Amino acid sequence: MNSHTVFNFELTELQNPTDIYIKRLSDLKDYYEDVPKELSAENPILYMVEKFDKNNSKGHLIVSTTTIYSGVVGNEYYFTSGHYHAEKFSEIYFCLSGTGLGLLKNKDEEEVVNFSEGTILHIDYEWAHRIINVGKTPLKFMSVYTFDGGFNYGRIIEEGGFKTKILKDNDGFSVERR
Ligand code: S6P
Ligand code: ZN
Repeated sequence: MNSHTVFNFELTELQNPTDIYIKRLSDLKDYYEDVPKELSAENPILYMVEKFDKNNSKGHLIVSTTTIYSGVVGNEYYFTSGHYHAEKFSEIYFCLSGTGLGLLKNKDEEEVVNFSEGTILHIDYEWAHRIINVGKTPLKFMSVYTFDGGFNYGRIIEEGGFKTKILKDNDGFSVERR
């Protein structure tokens, strides 16, 4: 029976995911400022999402984990696409391992917050959200969100994308605003 227990903290694994998908560089190439040709040919996996979406219908909560691998595209650390929710429903992110940042955007306003192992991030429904792995190990987080919230990826693009760039800087990172 897998209706109720969905996560094992010792293994930091979602139990019996109903869906698993990966995102490669080719899926996100338009989000990066500079995509080196060699890396483009290699087309690395940037992140993997595992979902427990038992009912896939109104009123239900979805639990998922996202694992962002460690690496850079040009000078930019690997990140998730980022999205607004289509409807007014918020979300919780819980960082399980790794070192990263959360980038939040509400129209022209953008905020960067620390998002590393142990951080719980409450994402208000008005804010688009992207996670960036700035560490040397995979960054893994759990998200809990409503089916009803839906996704809106297009609005970030319509607004000209995230203006904040998280760049590799020696062993750390720098935050630049375009
Ligand atoms: C869903 C939630 C996450 C992301 C996942 C991948 O509301 O925020 O499960 O879907 O981290 O990110 P993205 O931006 O590619 O959907
Ligand atoms: Zn979301």
